[in-house]
Amino acid sequence: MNYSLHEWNHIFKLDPAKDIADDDLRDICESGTDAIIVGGTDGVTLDGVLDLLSRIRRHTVPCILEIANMESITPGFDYYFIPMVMNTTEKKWMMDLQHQAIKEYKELLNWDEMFVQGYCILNEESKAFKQTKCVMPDADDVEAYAHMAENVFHLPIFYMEYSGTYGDPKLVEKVRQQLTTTKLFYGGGIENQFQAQEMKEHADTIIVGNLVYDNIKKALKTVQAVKK
Ligand code: 1GP
Repeated sequence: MNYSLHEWNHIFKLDPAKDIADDDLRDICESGTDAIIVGGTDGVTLDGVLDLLSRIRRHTVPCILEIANMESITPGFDYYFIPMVMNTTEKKWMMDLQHQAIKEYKELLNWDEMFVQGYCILNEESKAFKQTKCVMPDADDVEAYAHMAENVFHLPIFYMEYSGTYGDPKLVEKVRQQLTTTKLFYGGGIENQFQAQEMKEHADTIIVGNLVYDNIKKALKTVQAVKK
């Protein structure tokens, strides 16, 4: 496994479909965060991705593309995250899109730069949950998905995705106990440094998204809150 995954405590996720001012982007990139993910659910276009990439590249922070659709895949990122939605009811989101992308691009792929994420989407109201036709898992289901991510699929990342709402720290703690080598990512609804710390108690990496756009000062404070 790539060494860098072990080092990432905090990542900001920026949405190429949303505007961010140059000053704010500079502060995010220079904040001490471990990496920036470029990713979103709706309106992700190649132009939007390339624009954000070129602006992030003025800084030294590692930059990751979380692949949202075939149209917006481009070279130039340090790493690529490939989501596989584990609690979807449609095989498309777990297997078929990934299959299609690999079929098209396999000669170009460098697997040292690519990480498959076992996604478990846990906010029923989120766009991602609806778009990927998820079913809401109970706590035992989530633990079993984590166990499968590690032991059946040998994925480098299991991602508890509460996008837009703050999750259950007790469940994150339980899921942590299922994992030994697979890294636990937590994302969703982090609105301040205390929530960042609370989730980082159990997750290897926390992801902060919306707060960048809602309250940049508070977003910046989440970085130092989780540094070891
Ligand atoms: C979204 O997990 C990330 O994919 C972060 O969630 O936008 O709610 O912070 P928020």
